[in-house]
Amino acid sequence: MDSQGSSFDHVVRAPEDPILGVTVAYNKDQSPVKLNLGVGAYRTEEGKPLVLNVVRQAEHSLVNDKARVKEYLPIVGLAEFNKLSAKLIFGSDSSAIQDNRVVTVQCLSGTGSLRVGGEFLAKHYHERTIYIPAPTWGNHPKVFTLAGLSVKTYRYYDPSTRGLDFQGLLEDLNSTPSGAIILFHACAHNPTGVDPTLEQWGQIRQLIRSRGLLPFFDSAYQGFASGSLDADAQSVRMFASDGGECVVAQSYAKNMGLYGERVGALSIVCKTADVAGRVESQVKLVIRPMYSNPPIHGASIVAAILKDRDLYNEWTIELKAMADRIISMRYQLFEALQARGTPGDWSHIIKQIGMFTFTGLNTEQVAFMTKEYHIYMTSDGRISMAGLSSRTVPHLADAIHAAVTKAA
Ligand code: KET
Repeated sequence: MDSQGSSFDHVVRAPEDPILGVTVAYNKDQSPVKLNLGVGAYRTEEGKPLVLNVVRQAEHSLVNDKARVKEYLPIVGLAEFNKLSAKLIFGSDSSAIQDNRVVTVQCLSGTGSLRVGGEFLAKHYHERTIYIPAPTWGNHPKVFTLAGLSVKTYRYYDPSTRGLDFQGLLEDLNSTPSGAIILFHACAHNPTGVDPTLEQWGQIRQLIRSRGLLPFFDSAYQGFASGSLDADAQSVRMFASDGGECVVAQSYAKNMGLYGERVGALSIVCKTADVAGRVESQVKLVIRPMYSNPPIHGASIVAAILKDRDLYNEWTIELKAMADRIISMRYQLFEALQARGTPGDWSHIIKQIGMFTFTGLNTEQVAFMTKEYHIYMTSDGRISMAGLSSRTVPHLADAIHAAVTKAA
């Protein structure tokens, strides 16, 4: 043993991540009835992770293509992937794409896209404050703070109605400094499952444009909210088609089930093609010292699916099936609570959109459900509906019922 001790003796143990740490705790539990409803990751009715059929097909042809090599990609990633990703989010008829004023770069899934976008803005945009909704995905404040932005919140969710605090949102966006960056969830807001209606999006757009604010969309669930890729991109398309500027982070983790492949894209819609070219040159300077260039495999899978009409169509069917299964879990859970006569109004379970239900259960109730029922979820009462199945709904309903009646 070195008498000097460790150079790292002063290092204190950090807490586990509030979302990914739930899986760590779940993995340690030996109970046969344990259920992980923490991380937003799709599971089949059998409770198994799902590799989409189209992904298997695309991988198969990639592996068999002897012309494929493992050279470095350019700093901005796979060109074909970038083009197709922009088309997917902005629409095949997007005027912004036709005008060549969209820069799209391949990044490390949604998180990496948010981080690269954040760092680019911190370096080159005049207003360094980003407003994020309250509440939001737990990683947002950390990603943007480390990117060099200062993070503030705007009102979004009203616990008393379990709906959107639209008035509060408008008031808060109205009183931000002019030019501030505003983060939106493109659809399927995490953790609340509450999205603005299209009409509300229209009003938000007007306010954003009239005040010269910069919208930054996090699109992690395109296709997962409604089952339709186009419907879920409407908010983004509204902003991208009005001639103004916006930033979009896309993830293929959920909608193609490519979680661990880390595939995503950052797009910056600029006023002109000339600006877009200069912006791209600076985004490259953000990426190169961070991870040099992105990995090739996942982006090749996505490109293979997006460019082939048959694979693309099959993907939309598989995606819709995942979205539909989640929606059906909402009804099953709601009915199971009704059947048990669980006190309270649980209709938000069927009203909320996307992968999660924001149950309204408090930290103690969540801790109780974990301890007594081996159900793992984030302490804010969010459950991943995608982790549930017909087989496990009764167990969850029993746990919620017990948690609610015990506390009453
Ligand atoms: N944005 C949102 C809103 C989001 O929910 C996630 C992931 C991401 C971005 C990043 O995903 P990526 O895998 O980097 O493409 N959310 C789930 C997983 C996680 O926390 O990492 C979750 O909330 O459970």
